[in-house]
Amino acid sequence: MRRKGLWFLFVGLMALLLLAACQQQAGGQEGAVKEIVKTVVVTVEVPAEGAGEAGPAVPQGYGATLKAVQERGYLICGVNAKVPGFGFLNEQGEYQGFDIDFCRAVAAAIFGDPTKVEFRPLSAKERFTALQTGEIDVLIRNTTWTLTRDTEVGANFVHTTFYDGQGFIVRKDSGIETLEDLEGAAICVQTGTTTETNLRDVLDAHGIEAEVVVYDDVEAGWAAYEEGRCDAYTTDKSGLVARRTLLKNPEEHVILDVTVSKEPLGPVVRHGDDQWFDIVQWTVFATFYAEEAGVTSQNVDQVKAETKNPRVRSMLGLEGDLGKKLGLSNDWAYNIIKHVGNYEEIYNRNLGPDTPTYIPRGLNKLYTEGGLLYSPPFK
Ligand SMILES: N[C@@H](CCC(=O)N[C@@H](CS)C(=O)NCC(=O)O)C(=O)O
Repeated sequence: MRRKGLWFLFVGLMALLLLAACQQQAGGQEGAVKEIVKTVVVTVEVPAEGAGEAGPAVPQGYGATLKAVQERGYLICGVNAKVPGFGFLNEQGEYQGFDIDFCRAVAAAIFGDPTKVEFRPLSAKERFTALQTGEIDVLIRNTTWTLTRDTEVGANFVHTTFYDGQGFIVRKDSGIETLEDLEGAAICVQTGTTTETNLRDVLDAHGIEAEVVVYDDVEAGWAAYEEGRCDAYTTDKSGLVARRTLLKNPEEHVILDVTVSKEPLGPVVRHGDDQWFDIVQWTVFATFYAEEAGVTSQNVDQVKAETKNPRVRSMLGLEGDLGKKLGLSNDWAYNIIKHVGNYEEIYNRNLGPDTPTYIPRGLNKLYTEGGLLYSPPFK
């Protein structure tokens, strides 16, 4: 904390010095001064605490994250608390959702116990700082994989768990049916997201003049839409399906049959610890391959007793030492499947036909069924 305070003091002083210098140079031109001060703040935000010597709190280097998690005795997973079906804190105070189950799967892989996880709710804006500063071990929060996030933001995306795309929701009686119908409309969007930049790109590309109304807080944005201050709300289609369930009269709203971007969503780790990347990555692959091989939470014990399939045997730790190569016990994947389930089970529990947040699997089918989910071999 003291270090943090000193750091902010230093940054503040630097900003003041720059401000004074600029005022002299620019003869007090307000615009120029503001611009330079803004640049200073943005630049200073980037070096995560702990990058370099200043932050021993952030586990750095191969194996450091697993060691820290094991010593702590539980995983800290950065999640969404406000998107039903993906990451949601329900009325009973329990976290639920597709992303939440992947947090549990990582906990099961490490501890053999899916409950050894603390969920840290994060807004879109907060999420990457939480990862950089070591506040969380992994971010599993409807987060889109992009080149900028992979590089400048210091994030490493493991395999995508949910292929999504950006869409729009409008009131049924608005008469809006196509992208072009958004001409002159007010469109609500949340800041700190890929959604915000996509929206501007799409409007520009189609020559559509619309008012973009940006909200920091997801609740404020949806309230504005519901109260009619915006004609449309835009975000990932998964988010639209999820949040529609929270509207007063969901049936009065329709998601347009338009997808304006690619939003591959998946778990994210910090740069710098390849072992940790592998653990999260292969946790995801274990859920894919278990589905492909027909191994479920219900039959995994029977499969374990009977299977002769060499790939399934090595995944379940009956042969070889794949778990040990990850720094885990050899039954790591068995524990994921037994306690959380395979991909299909996770999907159907949260987004399947029997849920209020039903989303047809589409691209999120196995490659054997025309989708994009493909696990490399467990060998
Ligand atoms: N996938 C996009 C959008 C993710 C996103 O944050 N979506 C909003 C729209 S529903 C959300 O989850 N908000 C909830 C919150 O900030 O608590 C991204 O990675 O930037």
